[in-house]
Amino acid sequence: MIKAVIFDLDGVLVTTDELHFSAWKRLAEELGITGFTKADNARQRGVSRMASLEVVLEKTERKFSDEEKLALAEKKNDMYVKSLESLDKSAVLDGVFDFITYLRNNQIKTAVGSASKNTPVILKKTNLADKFDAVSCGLDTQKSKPDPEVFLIAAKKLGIEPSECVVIEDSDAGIEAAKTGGMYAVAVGEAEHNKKADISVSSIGSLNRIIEVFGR
Ligand code: B16
Ligand code: MG
Repeated sequence: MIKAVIFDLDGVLVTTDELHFSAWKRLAEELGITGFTKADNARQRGVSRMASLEVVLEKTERKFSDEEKLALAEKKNDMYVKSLESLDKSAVLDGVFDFITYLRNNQIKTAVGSASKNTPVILKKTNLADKFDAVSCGLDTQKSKPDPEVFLIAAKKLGIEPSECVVIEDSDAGIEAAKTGGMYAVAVGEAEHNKKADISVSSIGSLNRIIEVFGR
């Protein structure tokens, strides 16, 4: 039975996952790392900025102090935030607006559950800011996915039990977080083949039977 749907942001609601990849790739190149690939980027999906940096630094022998790591993460974030300047609602993935309308018409609550500290600005620029009943993001949390904290905070803000929430995720870390938190998990896009998810779909556009799947 479902009463709420919690959406991951990057790669589920919007295409910002591509912008994260470009910014990390540029940082890697500045550090002399030439082989930073989409496969490396896949391991950054859903995890925190500092954990994402470690994925980049694994590819070099160089050692960095904690201060230097913070400076590198800030540098990447500056590049990423700059690339968000031109973001608008065309970055919203196919089927998202219609799916949110469908959920609202069926009295199912909606929330965002994202590791990103840039969530508020992204929601605003893409016209998504007023579409959700609650937002939980990297600004609210102490632990990052696969810890379930970000989704448990979303459920709490909604006033809905975790067992009545469905999480939609494009990352393995996010699917694991949803299941550890006692929620249903729907894998989309890059996470489509994740075996821990309750169901998998190629895009949100194919989710319009979600109520029939999970019941209410
Ligand atoms: P920021 P999500 C995650 O967002 C991204 O997938 C991940 O690659 C990124 O490192 C993380 O946000 C933190 O983002 O640097 O903007 O705070 O997929 O959980 O919506
Ligand atoms: Mg994501």
